[in-house]
Amino acid sequence: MENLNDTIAAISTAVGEAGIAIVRVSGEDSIDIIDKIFVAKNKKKMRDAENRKFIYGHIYDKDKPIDEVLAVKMLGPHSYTAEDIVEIHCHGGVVAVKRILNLILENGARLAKRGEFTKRGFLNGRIDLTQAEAIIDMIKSKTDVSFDIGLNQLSGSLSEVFNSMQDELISMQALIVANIDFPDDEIEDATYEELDNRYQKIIGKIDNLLDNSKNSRLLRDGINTVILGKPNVGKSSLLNGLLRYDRAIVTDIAGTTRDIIEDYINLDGVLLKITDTAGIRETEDKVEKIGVSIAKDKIKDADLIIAIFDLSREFDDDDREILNLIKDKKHITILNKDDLPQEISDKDIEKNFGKNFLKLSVIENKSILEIENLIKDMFFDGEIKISQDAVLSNIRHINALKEAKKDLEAVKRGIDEKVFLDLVAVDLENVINHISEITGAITTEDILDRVFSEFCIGK
Ligand SMILES: Nc1nc2c(ncn2[C@@H]2O[C@H](COP(=O)(O)OP(=O)(O)OP(=O)(O)O)[C@@H](O)[C@H]2O)c(=O)[nH]1
Ligand SMILES: [Mg+2]
Repeated sequence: MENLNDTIAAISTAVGEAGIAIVRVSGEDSIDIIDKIFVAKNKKKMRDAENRKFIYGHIYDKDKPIDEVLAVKMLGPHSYTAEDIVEIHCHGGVVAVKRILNLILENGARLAKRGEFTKRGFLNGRIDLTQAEAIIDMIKSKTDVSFDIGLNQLSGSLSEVFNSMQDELISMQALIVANIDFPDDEIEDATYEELDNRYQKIIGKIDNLLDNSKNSRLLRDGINTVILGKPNVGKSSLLNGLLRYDRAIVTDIAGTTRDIIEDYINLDGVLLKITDTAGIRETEDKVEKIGVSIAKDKIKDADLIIAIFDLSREFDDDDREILNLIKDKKHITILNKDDLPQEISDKDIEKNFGKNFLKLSVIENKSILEIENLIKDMFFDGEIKISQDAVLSNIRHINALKEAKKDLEAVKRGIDEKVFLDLVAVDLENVINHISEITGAITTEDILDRVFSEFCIGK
């Protein structure tokens, strides 16, 4: 683990042409370091400057002015990291920030790791882990909906849910401890009954959170959509239609797309990550073969498959393979090229696709709208609304809560079978630990590494 006593610094804005850029310094020595390189117009030292007030001045490398800047100090514990922070707002672009950052590093700070500012905010108790994760979610979000989920979580909505769940679990534990030494049957019966009541309340809340989490995760991360079909059925044409511009090459040569092509569309605020793939068929072509194998690989992580078939050609073994690949996945079946004479017999359609398909031409705009509406119906009953309640959208939280649920079910079995209370207590302890993992009340270096390595440097 990196040293928490170091003073750390990093560029907090994206490096590139821009109006301004910000270098952030946090830790015990941050004010002293800035006082070595910053000269305020009013000559006042940063140490003596007013808290949270911008000061105009220049950064100097020895006698040489480096940039004209605004500097502000934010004294801990009321800062992002809960430590003393100084921010230098300098000119944008690459040169000024790098010069200033280097000077700060030469004067005793160390370069911050990814997410280290936020990690300090967490380790110093200013925010919990779900709030830290909300910050990275907001930075990475590509749609309003996912941003709002992050904002809601940052306000502590999830923390509240899990803290109150934790309180209830701890009161169950207290009840057990209070009765563990009383072998009296009557007291025991009452205890088991009371434990069961409390169990019911908690399991109800957990189930509710998990039930809603599937949609919430999609709202947060987007719907991972893969377009699949044999060559030349119109996969890339569909991708281009959904994107409203010609992203992929479309030709009448089978095997045009060889690599995967990924892009995003914003569907009423929900992100659709679309992957166009190489047409799947038996092939001896070395490059195409790799493309086909990557396409098949994409299936397992997909939330949705759009499988395309060509009405203007006969149904064949390659189509059969597609049907086989998607049979266990959530999918939409498209029978494409409805504008051309139909070669698949109605009997074949009925036999292979039943009644669940869209018959259309992806080259027509109205078909694209039809597909989009179907996706909205499938995932959000046609209406995408974001709940103001706490929602569980992060896969780490979902997995930890599922583990908690397993152990809580063990608690329930113990209650039903009236096993010794100290055995029930062991399972209950595990439930509590899983919930603590979510909020970060209990954490391991491994969990922290995973969470904060997602961050960018400077946050
Ligand atoms: N008439 C008609 N032609 C279409 C339609 N959709 C696609 N096409 C044509 O079908 C051919 C193949 O389209 P692509 O989008 O490249 O097909 P693909 O599935 O990506 O093909 P590969 O990349 O080779 O696997 C092109 O000539 C398209 O113009 C449609 O709805 N109607
Ligand atoms: Mg293609």
